[in-house]
Amino acid sequence: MNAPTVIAEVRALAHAARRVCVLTGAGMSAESGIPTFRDAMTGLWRRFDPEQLASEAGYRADPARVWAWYAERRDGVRAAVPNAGHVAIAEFGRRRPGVLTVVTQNVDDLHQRAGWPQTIRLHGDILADQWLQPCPRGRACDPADAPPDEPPACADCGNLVRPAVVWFGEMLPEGAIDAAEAAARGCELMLVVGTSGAVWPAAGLAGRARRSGAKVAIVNPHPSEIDDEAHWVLRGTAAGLLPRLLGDLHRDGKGDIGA
Ligand code: BV8
Repeated sequence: MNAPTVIAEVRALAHAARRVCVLTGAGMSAESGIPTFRDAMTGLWRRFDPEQLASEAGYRADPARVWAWYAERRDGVRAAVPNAGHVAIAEFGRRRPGVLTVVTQNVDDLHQRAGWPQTIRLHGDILADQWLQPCPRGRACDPADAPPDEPPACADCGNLVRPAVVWFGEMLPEGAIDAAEAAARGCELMLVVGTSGAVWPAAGLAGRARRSGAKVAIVNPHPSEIDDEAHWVLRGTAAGLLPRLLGDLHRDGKGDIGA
């Protein structure tokens, strides 16, 4: 159980800081019904390693199987709704213009649907498609025009459609990682929510913030690989703790957050 004083300290800093960076991982969307990345390997997928499926080699080895995995996850994302944690982040950002940067490892669109469209997406967008390789004929075809199949392929050159996510072994979008690192260096408080801290380079952002002088608070019901980078570790969930940490001080009267 978190001491009320710890929650009060982090809450006070969040509301006093001129720059706040929130870094989220799959646990941010768990209470919206989207399994965390490593929990996603349940049911049909339990015998597969996500790092194998979420890779170009894995896709080339069995395009139909990986495409089916993403199709199932896409259905889950479309059926999910932002939880109280997503809403608390977006409302905090709207109340304090110019203060908040949200960086996510998640490939769902729940931060955006909660009202924070400027979310920095390190690992891409599971609901978007791209080509597996540049067109051998140099054409700029649209993946959406590929005939429906599992996976769809270009009717002209056979190029496969793939999800527009960053697979293991692939570089992160330069703009996204540069913006995320700038936010980590420039913030006074970094809130790290729902990540195991297992995946790099995202896992390095908390340490970068701390070394740049920021205070770091982790929100996670379980230990993570980056707990040592935090000044505070709050054992709790995104939907449970973020409204208490980021909720409107004025709406709660004297900012009382209860026990
Ligand atoms: C790269 C898109 C250059 C696909 C994903 C340095 C050291 C070691 C390895 C490497 C390194 N640098 C690069 C690597 C290799 C690799 C890597 O990090 N491997 C690790 C696993 C050892 N990284 C890469 O390949 C990256 N590319 O660096 O390119 C390069 C390449 C090779 C070698 C050197 C350099 C690309 C990484 C991007 C991979 N793509 N997603 C898809 O989704 O299908 S990552 C995937 O994992 C998801 O995006 C997910 O978000 C992300 C991270 O996992 P988490 O978000 O933390 O999720 P997880 O399930 O692990 O944990 C959930 C947490 O939530 C838990 O802690 C749980 O307790 C908590 N939780 C649960 N419920 C709640 C909660 N918290 C709050 N509230 C709750 N209710």
